[in-house]
Amino acid sequence: ELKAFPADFLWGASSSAYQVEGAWNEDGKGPSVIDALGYYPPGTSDYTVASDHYHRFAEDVALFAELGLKAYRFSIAWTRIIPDGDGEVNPAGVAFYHRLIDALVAAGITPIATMYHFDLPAALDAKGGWQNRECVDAFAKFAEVIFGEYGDKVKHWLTINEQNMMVLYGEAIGTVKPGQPKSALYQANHHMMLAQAKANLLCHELVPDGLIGPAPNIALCYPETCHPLDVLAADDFNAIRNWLYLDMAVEGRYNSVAWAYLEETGAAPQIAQGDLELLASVRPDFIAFNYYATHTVARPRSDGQDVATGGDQQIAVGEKGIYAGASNPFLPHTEFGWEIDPIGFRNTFRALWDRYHLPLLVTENGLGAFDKLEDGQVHDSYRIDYLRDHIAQIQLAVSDGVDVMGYCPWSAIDLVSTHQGVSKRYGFIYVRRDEFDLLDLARFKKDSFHWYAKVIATSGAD
Ligand code: BGP
Repeated sequence: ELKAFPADFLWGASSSAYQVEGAWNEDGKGPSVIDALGYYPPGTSDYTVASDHYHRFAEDVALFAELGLKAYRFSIAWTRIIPDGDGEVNPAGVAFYHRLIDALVAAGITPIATMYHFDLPAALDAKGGWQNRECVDAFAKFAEVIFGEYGDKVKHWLTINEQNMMVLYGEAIGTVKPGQPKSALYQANHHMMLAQAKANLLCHELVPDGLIGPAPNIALCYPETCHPLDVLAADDFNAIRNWLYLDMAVEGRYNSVAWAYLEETGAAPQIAQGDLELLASVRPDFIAFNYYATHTVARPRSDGQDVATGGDQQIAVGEKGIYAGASNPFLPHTEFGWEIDPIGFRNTFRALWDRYHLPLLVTENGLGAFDKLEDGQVHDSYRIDYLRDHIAQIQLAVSDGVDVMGYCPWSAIDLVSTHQGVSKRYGFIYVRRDEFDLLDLARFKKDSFHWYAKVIATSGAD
């Protein structure tokens, strides 16, 4: 029997600081690894102006209120708060997020803050970034500052956005320099786990009623066939891509399949005394996750062609000799080649709920497409179809008994994609600019805006 969405369901939408704010060097903000990229990859926009949300946040929040959002998931730029990552606090940067959060609260929108979404301070990167253990304490210091400043108004906190994507596809996203050995990536990963654990403890100490959770990208992995070796390959990839991060975040342990893989590939991190105790001493209050599609994998191919082509985080799946990327013949693709799998969304909810028994919050899901503005309108029926199909599967997951806290599709407003510029859009609100021509940055409500407003108003019945 179909159950209704909970009355307090957080119908929301998402963004991240560097993709939406612009004002990359204003009011004392320091440079991040993203700012250092420039036009990356060449031929796509940079992030200096993005959607100019830094200057237009009041107008944007008014539109979010009109959309009826119950929650808005955004990220706090570390480099606005502490420009060099671990030095002085920048009061002007602190003030910006007070203004944003106050505007949200005044509009009755629950703020959900990501502490770190890809934009590591460049000054920390110059010292080795996450490979340097000192980054852990820098993050803890940043955490103390933001919990102290905003903890009376922000009760929902996300630690690190898509840590798994930074480890697996950091080059494509631009967070990792090309050519890093795998051991360095997993050492960085270990330090991020420690940083997350410290943030968790600090949140529970400093934020009364605060809730905190990790925010990986979770994509359930299917076997290409029912051959037991393909099933094994899918199990391996699930352990490496998904469970490694959540087993650590929830249970404070490296799962044995992932650990065996790390040892086998020479990537096992150095673990200092006390690390495992720290990791095991925390428990998140919920699991946030980003979902775009499932993956399909197979046992390694005899011709060694195990890695699917392209540098994209949703496409370049596979690792030579371990598992091979495969395409799923049952799934359609977006204009950017990402598979579309609403039923896989339900499968993913069930897998997460069965494994961890923690409330689940969707912090990203959405369709990247080439939108067209015509007479002030954007007819994005394709986006409506995508979102409607996924929301239907959330309701089925709720009916399966899964505890779902909310749904924050990507993205609230158009912003700059991680590596495909502004031509690839996700928002409910269109921002008038081109890849290299900023035009007037005016805002327009897409058809999906009006549709989602109805979904929220009727709690899931559009
Ligand atoms: C996730 C990121 C986001 C976002 C989204 C869409 O990986 O958390 O920052 O951009 O995917 O990806 P893309 O911009 O590459 O289309």
